[in-house]
Amino acid sequence: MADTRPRVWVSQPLFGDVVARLREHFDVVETARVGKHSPDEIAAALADCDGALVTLNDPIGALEVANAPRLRAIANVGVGYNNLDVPALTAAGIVVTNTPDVLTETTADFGFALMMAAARRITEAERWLRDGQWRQWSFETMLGGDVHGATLGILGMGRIGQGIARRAAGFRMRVLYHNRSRLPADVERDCNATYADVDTLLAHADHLVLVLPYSPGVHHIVDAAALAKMKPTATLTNIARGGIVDEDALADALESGRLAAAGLDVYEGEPAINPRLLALRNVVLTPHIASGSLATRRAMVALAVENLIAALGVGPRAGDPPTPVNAALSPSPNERGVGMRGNEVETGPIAHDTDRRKPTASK
Ligand code: 8YV
Repeated sequence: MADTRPRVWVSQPLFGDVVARLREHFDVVETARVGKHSPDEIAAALADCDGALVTLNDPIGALEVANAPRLRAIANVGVGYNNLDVPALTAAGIVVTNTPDVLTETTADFGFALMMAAARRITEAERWLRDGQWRQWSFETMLGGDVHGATLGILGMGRIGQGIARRAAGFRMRVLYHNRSRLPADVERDCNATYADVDTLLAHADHLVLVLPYSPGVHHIVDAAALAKMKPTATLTNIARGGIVDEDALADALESGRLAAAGLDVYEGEPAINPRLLALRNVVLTPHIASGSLATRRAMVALAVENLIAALGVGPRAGDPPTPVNAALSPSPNERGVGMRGNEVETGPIAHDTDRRKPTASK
């Protein structure tokens, strides 16, 4: 008898014991190697599949699904889903889901740590020590900027941005934020955060942290002009997406002393790193690991698995994936799903004072 079980593709090796749940319902095609697939490889993998579990290594749009008539759902392991062309996938009738919430606190921890490492020159000092350059204790060795009592600027005040703001209270920081939509007063109070326009944020932040989702509207929004508005003593931390920052402009600012330091977890061409950044001592560079605690990465895969099972119409939440992005395509059995009830972020340009376009929403 022919096997009629739906078939799903798991694009990267992802905790086998967590992914195993998929086998209760589907034939699972697992990929053994970590890495980016070419558009042709993705198209070939999707061609005879009903669903897919993918990561930011897998860009998928109209082309990749053109010959995948059975494909009904793509579960992204990650809160950001700029690897997916959601309008094209929605037009093709494919449910898209992501993994918000489960990574919020872990990612906020890391954003705060990266900001502190940049401000207090932690990795730079360690490299210097390991290089055998510490020959004499000196009062003026590796002087950095303070974090406690400083002004923290947060660009993108979604769940992760709010988590960072709450951490800042322990350091008695003043928190300014900018977001596409201003937060309700009670949330602002809870985060002890004050709304500001982008130019005010740039001018006043001692430490600026980027936590906004990537969309073409925010490409290189932190460019030479934006960096020129920052204090020369300030730090910039990016845990969002590389394309938000013009890396050459950032290298110029860090080389010339226009900016004190930076902490980067994401890069425009990752895993390739701009060689100018690699050559700089005043930038902390990490390999896109902000959500990378073992427990959180497992929770992200578990949520993506749950989403895929539900989106393909089986399991206890059949037809009602917990965190849909294009929710109009995944109405719950009780008719909850009218219109967009998912967590798709609004995207669009940030409003500079001189630019009255709409600001962006957050990660
Ligand atoms: C993920 C991330 O590890 O969730 C995101 O948006 O950037 C990371 O936390 C990554 O997306 C895995 O696909």
